[in-house]
Amino acid sequence: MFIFAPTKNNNMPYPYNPPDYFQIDELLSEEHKIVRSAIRDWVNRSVVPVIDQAAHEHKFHERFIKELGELGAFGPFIPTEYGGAGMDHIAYGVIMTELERGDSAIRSTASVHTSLVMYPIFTFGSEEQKRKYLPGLASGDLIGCFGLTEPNQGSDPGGMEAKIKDMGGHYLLNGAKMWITNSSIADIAVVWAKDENGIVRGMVVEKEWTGFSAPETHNKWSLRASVTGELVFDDVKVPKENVFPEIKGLKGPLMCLNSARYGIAWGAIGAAMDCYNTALQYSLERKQFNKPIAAFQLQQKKLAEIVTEITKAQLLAWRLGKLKNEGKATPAQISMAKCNNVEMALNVARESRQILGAMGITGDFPIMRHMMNLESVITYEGTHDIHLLITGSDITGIHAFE
Ligand code: TGC
Ligand code: FAD
Repeated sequence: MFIFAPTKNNNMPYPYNPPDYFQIDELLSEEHKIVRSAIRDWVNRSVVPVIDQAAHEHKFHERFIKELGELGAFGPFIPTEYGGAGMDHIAYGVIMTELERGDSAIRSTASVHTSLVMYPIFTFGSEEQKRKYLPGLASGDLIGCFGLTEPNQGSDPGGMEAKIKDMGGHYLLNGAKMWITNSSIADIAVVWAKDENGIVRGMVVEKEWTGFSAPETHNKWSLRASVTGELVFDDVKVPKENVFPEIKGLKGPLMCLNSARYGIAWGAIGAAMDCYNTALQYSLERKQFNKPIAAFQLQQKKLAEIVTEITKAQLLAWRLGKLKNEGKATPAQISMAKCNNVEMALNVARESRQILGAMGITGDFPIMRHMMNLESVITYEGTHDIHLLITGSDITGIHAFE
């Protein structure tokens, strides 16, 4: 039983018992459940005991990378011949939910690695590029990052200023990327830059190459257990064989975002479930006016609304997963799910935090950390506003970005 005094910062006060109000388990295969159980055990064992301290110290535990590789959390939908697990998109979603229950930083690492690095190499890369990079990325021997955002271009990546110039035998890459997850720990970066004709091209850049640096960004109040930084390219020689041969234009990076946004739609549910689980158990134990606070109607309203919103988000994610497995999920559907589920998780974190009163602001419980993380999650991979505009454009046929 949890004692209401400051506890050590390195453990969860309550066992994790996520809600399944609409028996969504029945919609999952045995394989999905096995994967979920393996990732949940790992999060309990390896992440939960250290994550609060890591967030306090602004520290990413690099051992997570190898462990995630061993678990099969990198590239679960990439075919086994390239080192992936050959599973479906619902398995990928389930993994993201479990990881984000631990911390959005862990899910970020895995989703960037899978959707923004392995996916483009698998989808757009030459056979040589796939063989060279994918097995190492899958095992966690290599870590990757994805450079699209720039100091002057966030929501509008079409205005990117990074450039490549054809020098005959190689390209010369110049420019800078900003807010890049995994930047300073990455061995390779998937980078998007315009050629001399203004066409967006994608390429794999290796960290050892002369002129490439990746300084870390400090002083974040969100995703403190994740590495974020810049990518700076000063006359970097990129061999022609490192440029993706076929894909040209902004749709290349945007296709990668579809995969990552899909994962986030599932991931955010994990953060919300952790907050709900904590708030429910706390409200049953904490007494005021001689009753558990769960006995008060206002607290029950909060809890009932939270579990309803989580359930709706689960159903949205599951249906999206089915569509994705069938190759029918549209970018606009993915935007709607990312937008809804992240906003849902942020609201759940805020309401859950209130249920804990003052205890909710401490690191003895995971809620405040999730809440601060979700402020990044609602901004990256397209802001909440941009996703609403994508839905708006889809339903009206009028593009309101410009
Ligand atoms: P627009 O003219 O609409 O489109 C340009 C071309 O792209 C095609 N397209 C897509 N293709 C695939 N998937 C999508 N989702 C697509 N959206 C558009 C489109 O058909 C067109 O193709 P074509 O052949 O006609 O040329 O482009 P736009 O410049 O008007 O911008 C559209 C907009 C605003 C939706 C887009 O640029 C956008 O999504 N902005 C948000 C930027 C963003 O999400 N950045 C994320 C950076 S990565 C990141 O945040 C990682 S966080 C990592 C972590 O988890 O830690
Ligand atoms: P801006 O584009 O400057 O937007 C500012 C505000 O204006 C927002 O509220 C936005 O919604 C609003 N706005 C913009 N345009 C419009 C419009 N047309 N209509 C209405 N409102 C508008 N990027 C990567 O490439 N790789 C990464 O790995 C990566 N990791 C990240 C990790 C973290 C922790 C964070 C915080 C960001 C990361 N990003 C990454 C960058 C992220 O994708 C951008 O922050 C995001 O796309 C928004 O861009 P911006 O921050 O420049 O905001």
